[in-house]
Amino acid sequence: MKPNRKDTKSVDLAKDTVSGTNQFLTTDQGVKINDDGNSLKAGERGATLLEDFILREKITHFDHERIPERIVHVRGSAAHGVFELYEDLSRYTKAGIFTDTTRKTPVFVRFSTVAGSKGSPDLARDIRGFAVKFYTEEGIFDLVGNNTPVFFIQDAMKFPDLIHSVKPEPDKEIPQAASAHDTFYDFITLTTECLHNHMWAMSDRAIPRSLRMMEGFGIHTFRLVSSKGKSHFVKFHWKPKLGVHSVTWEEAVKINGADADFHRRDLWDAIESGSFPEWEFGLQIIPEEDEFKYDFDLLDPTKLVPEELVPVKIIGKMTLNRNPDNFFSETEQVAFHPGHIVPGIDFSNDPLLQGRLFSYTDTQLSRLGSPNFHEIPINRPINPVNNNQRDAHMRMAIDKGNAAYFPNTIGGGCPHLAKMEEGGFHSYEERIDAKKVRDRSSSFSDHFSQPALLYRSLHDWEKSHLIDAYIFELGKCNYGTIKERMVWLLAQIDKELANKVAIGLGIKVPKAIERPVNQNIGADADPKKHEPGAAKNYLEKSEALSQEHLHSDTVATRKIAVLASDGFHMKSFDKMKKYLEKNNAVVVLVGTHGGELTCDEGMQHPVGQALVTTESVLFDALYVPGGKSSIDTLKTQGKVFKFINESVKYCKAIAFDGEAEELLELSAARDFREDKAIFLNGTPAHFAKAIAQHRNWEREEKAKNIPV
Ligand code: HDE
Repeated sequence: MKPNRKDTKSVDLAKDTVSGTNQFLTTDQGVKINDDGNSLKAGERGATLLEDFILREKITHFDHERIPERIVHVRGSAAHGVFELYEDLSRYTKAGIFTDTTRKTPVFVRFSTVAGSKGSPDLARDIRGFAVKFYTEEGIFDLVGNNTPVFFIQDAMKFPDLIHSVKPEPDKEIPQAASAHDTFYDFITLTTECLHNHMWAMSDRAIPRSLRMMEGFGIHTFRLVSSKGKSHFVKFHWKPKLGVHSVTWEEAVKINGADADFHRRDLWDAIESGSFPEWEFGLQIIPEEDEFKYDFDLLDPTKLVPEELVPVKIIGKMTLNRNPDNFFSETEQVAFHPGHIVPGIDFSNDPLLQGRLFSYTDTQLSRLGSPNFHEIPINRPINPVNNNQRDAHMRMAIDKGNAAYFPNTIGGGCPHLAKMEEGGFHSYEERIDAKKVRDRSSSFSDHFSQPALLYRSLHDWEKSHLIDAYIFELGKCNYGTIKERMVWLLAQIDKELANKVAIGLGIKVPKAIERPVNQNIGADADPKKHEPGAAKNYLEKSEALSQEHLHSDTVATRKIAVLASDGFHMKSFDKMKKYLEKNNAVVVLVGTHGGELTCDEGMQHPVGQALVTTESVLFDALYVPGGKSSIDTLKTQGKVFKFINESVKYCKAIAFDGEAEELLELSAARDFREDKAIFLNGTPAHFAKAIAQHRNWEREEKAKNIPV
């Protein structure tokens, strides 16, 4: 006899929404409140009465408003969206999101920095979290990745050490959201497996221009499993439609002061204005038979699979199209877990991934306080949840019936089991026949080849930023031995890199260092087996690793400051503005005062930002229209020159029209008249083309010494 299926609970996110519109203010028990400004007293000037349940309820709730910060990835920003599939991949996987091209799968994506606290600035040099919750028809699939293709460590056992070393030092709780300190470099120079991801962290990827302009990576090798039970290894990639772009470190430092919420605001504003961020989703699919084909181990999360060896197959698109309604309820309470997978996807034996499978539920128990965190609206699957889990803090479901166990007859045998063809999860039947060991495979021991590949693949301007980053970070360390150890390690990756960093630090690359025994192998292990060995060169360069090759041709969502005062030239301004806005750029009139500016045709134009309230580093490009009286006012203001000179120094596109030539002459721009991204009376189309290139890095060397 077929068991009765019970009615399934339908998840209605909207019913949990509390709307303030046209509603009375009430207590948590629903009693209407008639005075929200005064506590209950014994007489107008008398003592407050304990009986005041309205005051007590309000204050008690307030006293408990905070929950523990995440241990890592504390500061984050998130958005809702949708995932659409381009092609049916049923020959690799049975997962509905990868086979049904008619679906629009809802997603919630949280971006984050790793090391800082909740209020830390957005432009910290750090890896960015890129966590995607897919609400699929078969349950939740979380792809909890980062914006770098590799991770620092190879085994979950080292994660607490890594994080303790990068977090503020425990005696003085300094520095906030920064890796540039002794404990971090002490740890990573003794843990050479970190060197690859550390190089990504020193690269411009760690200071993105926008969360919308960064790649995402699942990092670990996962499996795709077909309905026939055939498995392929897979690496997951997100490729932003807007290209991959970064700011310079000097800008990052200034942005943190000018707008600590720069990334959060940028994401929010783009979505509010209807410029929805998009990423294409790609897979590197590797047949099981090729597991041992490469010079690195697919299970080692400190290695990437170069796209030249296994191309990324683009299979779908994600669009973020809705901001959260409530930061706490959604962005703060969302609970990701790499162990949330659906049939058709499975794990590999990557020892870092395996450790994560334990960690994420465990951490939600202390952060969200109950095993019922899956009932919080943002964490609920869209398909029904039926099981015999019961009770615990803050249970939302009202479970019916008296059979909270399986098997049962009293409950009609429900909820009942699903066969594989009915969508029941069936773990991939990987053959295991091994000794139980606490060890690492020697195929994980090569720590130098891939950072060397990354370094070789970077363009000159990226290399120069990278070298400056090493010099900055190591320059903040106090221990000479730590700096020397790091420079020696860099020499094992690339001699030129090590020499340049050593010069910046004012030290010599040591010929040899007293190398401590690798602490990350067992005390009884054979150190020879785990020697990193010299860097191998299995690929000269990978273009996919350099931002030089990851441009897009659009000015959409780029922010252009128009620096002006009363009397600016309306015609040229109007032409420029119309062209840029037609191409979805954001044009902001930066006035010498707030309110409105009057143009030379006597019309009023609302000022977007008064000069005192903003900074050049918050914009992608600068336009200065002509108009004699506007230019006469602008040239009297020191901040105007800071604005222009910074834009020159940070290699941005700049356009001057008409009388604005005087400002060009009076500013640092005068030495860059031939520059391909600095225009005098240029066309809006040329200016836009330069903006789309993000920066003219060719200018950087010469512009380096502009004193701003
Ligand atoms: Fe995480 N990580 N992690 N991590 N991680 C957390 O889970 C952990 C790792 C990543 O926006 C925590 O819910 C361990 C790799 C992201 O809410 C915690 C190990 C990658 C986020 C945790 C790793 C990540 C987290 C803290 C080594 C990239 C933010 C709060 C075994 C593939 C998700 C939480 C969000 C969050 C543990 C390594 C990415 C403590 C033990 C590798 C994007 O559970």
